[in-house]
Amino acid sequence: NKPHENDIALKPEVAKPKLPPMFKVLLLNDDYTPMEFVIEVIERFFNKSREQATQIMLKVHTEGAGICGIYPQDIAETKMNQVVSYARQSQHPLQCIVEMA
Ligand code: NFA
Repeated sequence: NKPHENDIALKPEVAKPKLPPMFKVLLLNDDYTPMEFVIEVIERFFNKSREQATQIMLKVHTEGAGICGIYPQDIAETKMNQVVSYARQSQHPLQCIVEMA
C-alpha cells in the first residue's frame, strides 16, 4: 500500500503579513541654502508642522544630516527626487538622499 502522491504532507505555508522594507529620507547640510527654504521643503514634502520642520532643519544644520521621514522605497525615492528637483529649480544646492532604514 503506497501513499498517493497528493497525500504526502507538505510544509504548511502560513500567510505572513509582511511589511515592506523601509527607507530613510535625509537632508544634508550645506553653507548656502537658506534656513527658511529648508523649513518650507520639510513642511511641503514631508507633511511636517512648522515646529517639526524647524527642529529637523536645525538638526541638519548642526549635525550635518537629519531624517525627514521613513517610507517604502518607491515613496522615499519619489520624495528625494521631488526635493532635489525643487531645490535645483530654486537655485539652491540642498541635497537629499535615501538610506536603508
Ligand atoms: N547651513 C545653512 C545655512 O546656514 C542652512 C541649512 C540647513 C542648509 C539645513 C541645508 C540644510 N544657511
